Amino acid sequence: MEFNRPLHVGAPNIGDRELFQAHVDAMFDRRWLANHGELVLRFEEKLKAYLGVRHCIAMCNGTTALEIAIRVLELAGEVIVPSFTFVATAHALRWQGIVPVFCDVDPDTLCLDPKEVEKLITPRTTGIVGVHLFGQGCDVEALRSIADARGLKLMFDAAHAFGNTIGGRRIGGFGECEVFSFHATKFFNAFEGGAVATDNDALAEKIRLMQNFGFSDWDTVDHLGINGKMTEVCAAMGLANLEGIDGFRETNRRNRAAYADGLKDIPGLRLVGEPAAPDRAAANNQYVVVEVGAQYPLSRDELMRRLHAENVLVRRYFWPGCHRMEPYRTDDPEAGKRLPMTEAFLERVLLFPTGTAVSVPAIGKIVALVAGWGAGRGANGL
Ligand code: T4K
Repeated sequence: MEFNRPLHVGAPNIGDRELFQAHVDAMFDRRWLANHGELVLRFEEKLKAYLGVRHCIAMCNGTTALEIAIRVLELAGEVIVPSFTFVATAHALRWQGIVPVFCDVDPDTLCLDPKEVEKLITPRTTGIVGVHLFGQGCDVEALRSIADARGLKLMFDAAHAFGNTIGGRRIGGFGECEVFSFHATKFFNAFEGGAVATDNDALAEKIRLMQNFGFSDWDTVDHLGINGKMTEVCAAMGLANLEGIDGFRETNRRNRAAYADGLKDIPGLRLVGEPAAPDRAAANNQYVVVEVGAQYPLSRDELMRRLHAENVLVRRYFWPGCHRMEPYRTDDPEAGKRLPMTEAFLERVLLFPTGTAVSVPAIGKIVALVAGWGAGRGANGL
């Protein structure tokens, strides 16, 4: 085995521990642990400034943030969404009795293909949920034009895209709102957490009501609501990690360059997604996505098995695709027929470990293994 400890996709980036501890000590001194405490309010202010939006509401996790955003936008009936995403995107709709209508992706962006979106609009369609998959930006302008022309709401699942830009503009302000996840596995984490970002004042007010049981003051409930609040300890982690974010970005950029360099001469392998300038500079490179083509002598799954045997825990995100998971497989068994790009990518992509837990020499060893197998050599390079 090449590595004596597992190298995970999604190993957390952890910022300044002393800063985190200081926030937590102050939190204990204040005896204020949840419910819009000082740390959450500070975190929201910092997020707002960072993303350049009018409102950013911190949440307990990205899934609840999606559910609340979907409900506040009054989506109903059918909503168009990619199948090539983490299942939470689809579940957030279906959990509320909405039918997620799976749409194929554009091979360049791996995000919703606007031409395919148009084909799926019916009288029951109320909205479009785009996903900035693996941090790549959706074609926000084309989706906006379709939504406006057809009277649909547009929102984005930006769980992979914190800090990234589209056309030089920071993700967070597109569509009616955008939803982030700050789960431990994300480029920027708050242990668990999420946020809804929006420039719409009325929407923000409703989201705040709904995330706190509909309370508008101590005794008044003005709206149906749920508990979507972020805790103080999560905000402490978020605040500490926000200070380290430039370092995380630089590490990921360096790691991606090491993978790019190591993989470039291996026939059949392609590093997916290199946004053009100026978006390249901002990219969080949270995921290193490799497409395994027919020219590579091993199948994607055989390559995965061999890497796992070396303790490199690559992932097939998001195989087998939402449309092949329950309850969607039973709801619409034929969905795969209209998702050729999605199905092709789901069979070919493999995600490699990156982040601050992975060093450039470790990446050098990983790509040496992959190159060796590509040249027909065994696991020991012979
Ligand atoms: N939308 C999209 C597009 C998303 O990708 C996600 C979440 C959401 C919405 C929903 O946001 P949240 O409600 O989660 O905030 C993981 C994460 O749990 C999930 O947050 C994330 N996407 C998804 C892409 O990855 P799993 O099922 O793959 O988790 P698991 O337990 O297999 O862990 C992933 C990897 O991370 C493993 O290799 C182990 C490693 N890991 C994990 C944790 C928690 C660590 O090394 N350390 C850790 O502390 O979903």
